[in-house]
Amino acid sequence: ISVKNVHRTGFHFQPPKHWINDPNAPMYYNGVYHLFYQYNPKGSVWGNIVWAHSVSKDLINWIHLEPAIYPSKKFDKYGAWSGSATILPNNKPVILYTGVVDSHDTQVQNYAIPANLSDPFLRKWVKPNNNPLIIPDNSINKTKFRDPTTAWMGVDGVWRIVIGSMRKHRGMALLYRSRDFIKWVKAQHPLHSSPHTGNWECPDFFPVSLNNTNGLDASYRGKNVKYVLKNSLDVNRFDYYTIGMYDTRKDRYIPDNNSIDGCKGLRLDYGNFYASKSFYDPTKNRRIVWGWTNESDVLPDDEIKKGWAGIQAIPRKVWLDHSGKQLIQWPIEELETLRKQKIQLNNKKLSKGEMFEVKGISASQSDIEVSFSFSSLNKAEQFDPNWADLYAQDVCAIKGSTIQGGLGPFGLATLASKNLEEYTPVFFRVFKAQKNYKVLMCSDARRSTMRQNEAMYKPSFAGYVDVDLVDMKKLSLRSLIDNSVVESFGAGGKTCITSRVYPTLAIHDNAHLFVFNNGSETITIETLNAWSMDVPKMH
Ligand code: DQQ
Repeated sequence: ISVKNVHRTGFHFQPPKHWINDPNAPMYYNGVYHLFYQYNPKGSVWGNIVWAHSVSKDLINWIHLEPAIYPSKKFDKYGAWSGSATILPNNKPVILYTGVVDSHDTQVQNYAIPANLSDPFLRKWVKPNNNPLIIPDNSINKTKFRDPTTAWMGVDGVWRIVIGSMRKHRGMALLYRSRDFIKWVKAQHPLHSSPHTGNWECPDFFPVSLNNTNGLDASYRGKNVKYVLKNSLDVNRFDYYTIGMYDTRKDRYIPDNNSIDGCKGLRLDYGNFYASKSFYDPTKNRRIVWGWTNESDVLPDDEIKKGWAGIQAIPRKVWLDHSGKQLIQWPIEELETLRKQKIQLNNKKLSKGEMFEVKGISASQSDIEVSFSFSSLNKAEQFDPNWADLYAQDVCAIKGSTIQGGLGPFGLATLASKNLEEYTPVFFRVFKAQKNYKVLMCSDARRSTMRQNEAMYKPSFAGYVDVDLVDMKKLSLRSLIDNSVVESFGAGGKTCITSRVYPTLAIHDNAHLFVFNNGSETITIETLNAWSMDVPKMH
């Protein structure tokens, strides 16, 4: 296997070659799912950005088409950057995207429409001559003015969008209104903004139901909903969101008191996942979020050797947790059609220091669901009050998977070499804090590869899981393993972590999967279901 392919993913979305970044304008239209994405048609580093275009009937098997939007006009000559789709009431899709108009990165907002609505794949898109639709006024930083959202319509029949921006390090979601989708007027106030959060890229604003896991269209108006504002923070390249209410009279979004903006807030994913965008899928009544998962082998040289860089994470259904405090994300059900050989284990006890291998499936390309239980919380380690200000990732770096604990660390050692020279553990560690228990979930890439290179990015990604273990002494974990990605969902999708890793030994048939417990409390594997995953069509 050539270096080009050794870390290529099997069931994650990837074009045959070259660089990809943000997912753009995902939509469902007349029986077809569309995914556009930022793409360099000339190489495997960022640059020459166009909107690549792929279509699918099931979000799993894809057909790659010609780029839909590429720089060609005065209003996008220096780049066709991220944007979104809106399906207008007459069933006509329209894309809003950011055009870069000069070499200083001055940004404007443009639109594109399908050239031929009777083409089921909507291959050709045209950029009408009345572009650009929106140019930044003098109050706006012209180089921080991008990534328009899907539009939503208010009860007044007026369309609204937000555009990511920043003023004096205050991140903002600038609000624009239009009656006809052509003439857009900036609202006096942003929909929302927050100091010291830096530039907001790729904002996403959508309603979520308080009653069930169904998705809602962006323009949904009704009771029993909350709203989500997601921003991609340029400062550390993670996707953060808040949950709140939308005051439609003032046209402002107000995050709930316990939902905070910025780096201390909730993340869609505590690992490598950025510039995400969601859309409403009317056929299955759900909202789906797509996110970009960048490479971590950081040296441009690596990408050039590989000839490709970047994947999209598995599309996730997203809804509001019944607590109303956070989102839940879960891989779309269609992914399960790729499940092949299965193995199952029940009621297996793991005492302190025990580890066993899960055999009989492909450990380099698999889907694993496991539920752990334990009989008591007594052995949970003390949570050091000094850690309260640290990020979960730093706590994971201190405690890791090998330092013996009380209740945990227990979990999966994924993409492991036979003798554990390399592995990426995904695990839980439970702490007793002053008032409650804190459940740490880690996806620790620090031992993921033998490759020695200072520039390798091997973070101990981690997040806390908001579960009540007093009521239910159980924790579940699902991991999607795909050669160079480990995408994990803790407690049914409360905490998600995606790691990109580049093993040198644990590749293809030489990869192994283990379950381990390095805590003193015995853990029971109630059930473990694991499947080898098939490779979908992607050409
Ligand atoms: N990527 C795009 C921008 C966006 C950034 C350019 C986020 O529109 O802000 O490729 O990754």
